This record gives sequence, structure tokens and C-alpha cells, in this order.
Amino acid sequence: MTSHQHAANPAQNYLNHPKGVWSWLTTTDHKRIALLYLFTILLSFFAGGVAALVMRTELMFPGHDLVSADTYNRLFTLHGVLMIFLFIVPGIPATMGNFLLPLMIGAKDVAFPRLNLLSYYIYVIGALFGVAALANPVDTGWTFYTPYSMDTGTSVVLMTAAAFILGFSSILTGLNFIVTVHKLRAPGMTWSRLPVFVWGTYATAVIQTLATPVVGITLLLLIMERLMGVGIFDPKLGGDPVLFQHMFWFYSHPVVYIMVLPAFGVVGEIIPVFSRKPLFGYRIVCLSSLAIAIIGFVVWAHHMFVAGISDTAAIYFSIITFAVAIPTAIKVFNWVSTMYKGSIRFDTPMLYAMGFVFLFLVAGTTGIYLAALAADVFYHDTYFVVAHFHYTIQGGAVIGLMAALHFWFPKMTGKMYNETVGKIAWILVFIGFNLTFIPQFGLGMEGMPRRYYDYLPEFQSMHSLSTIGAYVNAFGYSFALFNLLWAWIFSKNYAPANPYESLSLEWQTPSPPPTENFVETPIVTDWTYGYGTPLKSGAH
Ligand code: HEM
Ligand SMILES: [Cu+2]
Repeated sequence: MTSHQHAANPAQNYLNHPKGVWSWLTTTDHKRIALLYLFTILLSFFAGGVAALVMRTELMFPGHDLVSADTYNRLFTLHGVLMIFLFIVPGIPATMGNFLLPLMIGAKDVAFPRLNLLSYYIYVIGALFGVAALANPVDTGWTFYTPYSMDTGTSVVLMTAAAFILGFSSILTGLNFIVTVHKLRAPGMTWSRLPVFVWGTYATAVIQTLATPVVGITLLLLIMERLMGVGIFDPKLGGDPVLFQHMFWFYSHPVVYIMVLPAFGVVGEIIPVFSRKPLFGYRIVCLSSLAIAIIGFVVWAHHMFVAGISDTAAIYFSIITFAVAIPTAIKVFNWVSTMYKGSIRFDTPMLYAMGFVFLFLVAGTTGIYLAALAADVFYHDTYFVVAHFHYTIQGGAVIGLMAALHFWFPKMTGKMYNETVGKIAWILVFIGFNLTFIPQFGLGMEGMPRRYYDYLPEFQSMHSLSTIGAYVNAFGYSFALFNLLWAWIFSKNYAPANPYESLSLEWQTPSPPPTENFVETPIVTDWTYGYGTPLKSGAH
């Protein structure tokens, strides 16, 4: 067996050298740090998923079955905080971004490898604060709205401190990526040759560094208000709760793009490879990422149409929110045009990518409903919103992560996973997801409010469908991730150097890559946009 492995992976690579747990915990190799992050964020995904299933089980039938109203409040808060701050904000950038960015631009590592490791440990410390908050779990919702977050007796200070600390990790990762893309591109890797995933991650990094400090300050002010009684947000102390909402959403709308722009990048890499066609409209796809990042900063108060903002402000935020649809739709048209007349191969990564396009289309179109001022007054705080944002975050970012994990699995591990199991798991994820959240659009339109542990009997059929869907969905994810884990540990099916015949740089080096990524610095010479990536990149 050893000789067999030796034959398949003749070289020392980043996984097998150096050896030992300590070498992993102190590594400055971006590829290993990516895996540390991956392991940790998947733990959060699992914990957040369990919280979701407990809630959905409670909601299977009307009446009080499993948890009390108070426990339910704590559960949706825990679920939201875990999924947002610990899972999907680090999400694709900290895992796939870390792994791929240097490989895709032909660099040995990120610009500041030690800062990269520090970001990871800051993340871990933030997570530990979150764990400490479990002693008295928060019940405010992940949004920590004042004045309730002033009044509740739960661990608001610990939990917001956790989010505050996690923010630093995110900022430092973003900073690291920006400098990496500016400074470490291989000779010939010009801006107009960068893979679309790099563009997506770069645009994300800009948002991470500009928006995260705002939520950091906001949460710090909240902590100061709770601990010292300074009157900033609490009306009892002369503060303004609407100010909290402005500051909170100034970050928390752009954060959606922190989650989704990297997923756009992933899909932009995968679709051309599996359609055997160059990406349609490379330049406009990259520019639309930047446009989304910029417009994303000026639409935040669409979350506050019913919070008592002025009519003028509400109309402005409504109209400008529609504008986000333009660069987003451009992307969808470009992906579809890329597939058009392509010879499509329906391998698992492509299925996730196509699933992404469909689910994100639903997310985007229902977003238009919510952007429309007059409609949102009715939909606000109903299950319509819950369905919409799960289509965006889960249908977008999580499915994008799944696509990426399958596509780059051979690169990361040097192995192939079982394709049939991968496809079956995809079907379960896709059906389960839609079964969970399509009924919730209906629930919302009929007036079912969000964040309630109970409901009137007339909502039962749609709630029951949603709960069944949630179990199928969760089973699908578990099956898919188990398939990958199993292949990584046990499979002897070693990956060929470039199993999907991609033309981009990360595939021009052995899989798994050596510690220093490339034996010699690659030189990108002639360039046409190939299957999503530079066609003739000479990794000489
Ligand atoms: C199997 C998958 C999932 C299921 C079944 C699920 C289910 C739920 C449920 C039942 C709620 C509470 C709804 C309410 O009472 O208002 C909720 C809220 C939420 N979910 Fe999920 N969820 C899933 C995945 C995700 C993912 C992947 C994310 C983000 C990455 C996410 C983010 C959120 C957020 C931010 C909230 C709002 C929490 C709040 O109201 O404070 N969920 N989800
Ligand atoms: Cu928003």
C-alpha cells in the first residue's frame, strides 16, 4: 500500500511534509491554513445545522412540541450567529480563497503568511467567546437590535464581543488578499488575465476591509452602552435605536456580498471548464463584481423600510436597490451564454454550479419583491424574508462552497471522490433545499411572521413540508461531505494531474501541490481566455 501511494504521489507535498500536529498548528502555508479554516467552519456549519433542525422539528406541527418560546428565541439567534459569523463570512474566502489565490496567480504564498495564521487564531479566539456565551445563550436574533439587546439578561456582551473579534480575522484576511493580488502576481499575470475567482475574492476583500470596521465599532458601542450606560442607542438613555440599525446594516448588507461574490467567482471558473467554452464576456463579469461591491455599500436601509425612516430616504433606498439587479443579471446572462451551445459535462461540480445559477436567480427575483417599498411593507419580518435570504446565503454561498469543494478536491487532496455518490448527494441537497424554502415563500405571503415558535393550524401543511425538506437537505449535505472525507482518507483512486482539463494556473502544478506551490515561478505568456482561465500559461 505504501509503495502504491508512493507511486501515485512521488513528490513531497504540502500535506505530507512537514509531519505532525504541531507543524499543522504553527503552519504559515496558505494551503494548510485553508484546511484549518475548512475544518473549523464546517464544525460551525454542523452545529448551526443541528440548531436549524431542532427549530424545524418544533415547527413540524402547530402547538408546543419540543422547545419553549424562550429556547426557540435562543436557537434562532445561535443558528444565525453560527451560520453568519462563524461559517459563511469566513466561508469561501478563508478556505478556497486561501488555498487558491496564490496558486491561481502563480505565487508561493500570500503576502503575509504569519498574519494569515494570526487571522486564523483570532477567529478561534472569537469562536471561544461565542462558546462562552452559551452559558446563557442570547435571544436577540443575530441582529442584536437595541433596545431589546440592552434589556435582555442573556450573554449579549460575550456574543457581540465574539462577533467583534471575528471581524478582525475577516479584516486581516481581506487585507492580506488585497496586497497579495497587487504584489505577488507571476510575470505576465496582468489584471486583465486574472481568473474570475481572483476577481471575486479581490472584490470581497475590499468589502471586508471597508465594511467590517463599521460593525466592529457598532458592536463595541453596544458593549459600552451595556456595561457603562453611555446613551447612544437606547432611548431610555437618550440614544437612538434607529441609529443602531443604520450602523448595523451598513455592514450587514455588504456582508451578503462577502458571502456571495466569491461564490460567483467559483461558478465563473467551473461553468467554462464543464461547457468546454471560454467564459462569455470575461471583462464585464469581472467589472460587475466590482460594481456589485460598490453599489452594495449604498443600499443598506432597504432593511429598514418599516423602521420609521423618511419617505424620501425609503424611496431612494428602494430605487437604488433595484440597481443591484443590473450587474447581477449581467452575470447570470454571461453564465448562461457560456453554457449555450457548449458540450456540457454534468459532473458533480457542474451540477452544483448550475444549481447555484437557478437558486440564485430565485434569490435575486424575490429580492426585487423586497426592494419594492410598497411590497416590503407587507413582506417585512415574514417567512418570505426567511426564504429569500436562505436562497441567497445557502442557495448562493453554501452551494458555491460545495461546488468549489468538489471541483478543487483533487487539487487539495490528490484523490478523486465517488462521482455517483456525489451526484446522489447533490440531488438530495437540491430537492431538500427547495422543499424547505419554497413553502416558506407561500407562508410569508399568507402572513406567517418569522421568529415565532408556534403558528395557527392553517399554516401547518406548508410548515410540515418545510420541515421534511430540511431533513432531506441536511442529509444531502452530510452525505456529500462524508463522501469527500471518506475519499480523502481511504480512497486509492488518485487524481490525474488535471482531471477536469482546466487551463488555469493552479492545475499546472502537481496535486497535491508542493509546499512552495510551483517548482519554478510560472510565466504567463500568450493569453486568451480559455475554459475560464488563461489558455497558455507556461508553468515551465
Ligand atoms: C438545512 C439548512 C437550514 C435550515 C433548515 C434553516 C432553518 C432556519 C430556521 C428554522 C430559521 C428561523 C426562522 C424563524 O423562526 O424566523 C432560520 C433563520 C436563519 N438562518 Fe437558517 N437554516 C438553514 C441554513 C442556513 C444557512 C446555511 C445560513 C447562513 C449561512 C442560515 C442563516 C440564517 C439566518 C441569518 C437566520 C436568521 C436568524 C434570526 O432571525 O436572527 N441558515 N434558519
Ligand atoms: Cu440588504
